[in-house]
Amino acid sequence: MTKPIYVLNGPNLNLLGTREPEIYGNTTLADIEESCRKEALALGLTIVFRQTNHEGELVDWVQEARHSASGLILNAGAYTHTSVALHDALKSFNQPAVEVHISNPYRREPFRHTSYVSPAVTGVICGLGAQGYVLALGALCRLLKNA
Ligand code: CA2
Repeated sequence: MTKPIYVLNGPNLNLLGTREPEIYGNTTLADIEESCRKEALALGLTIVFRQTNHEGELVDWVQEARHSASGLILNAGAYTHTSVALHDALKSFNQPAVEVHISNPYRREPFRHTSYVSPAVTGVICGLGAQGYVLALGALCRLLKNA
């Protein structure tokens, strides 16, 4: 059996659907997990879906994914714009990885215009709402088939 896709979520994403619907919509993280599970089933993939508010835990999970995952989807939340540690961990992940953002950070405050994640991943999906996660699963499926 092929290894799962890790879908990792960073700080405050557990609050999705409770505040700022004009930016992030009404979808909760549980809804996103359900959509990912359905899409993974349709694509013949399995997923590990997690969220943490702690930078070190996110780094630990990326390190774990090196030997336990076939691909990675990462919404690092605000750590996207600050974390050299996450950048370094991603650099040693040798499978396809997609950075996802629900909003389009480039239409927002200047401090969101820098990503420490982007230079260390295969591709980026942003600004398409929660469906970005499902699109990322489709993209990873194609990348893994063509590998
Ligand atoms: O658009 C995204 O997915 C972000 O990664 C979300 C992060 C933000 O720091 C990034 O710049 C872009 C924030 C996630 C916090 O989400 C909340 C949702 C509802 C209420 C409060 C926070």
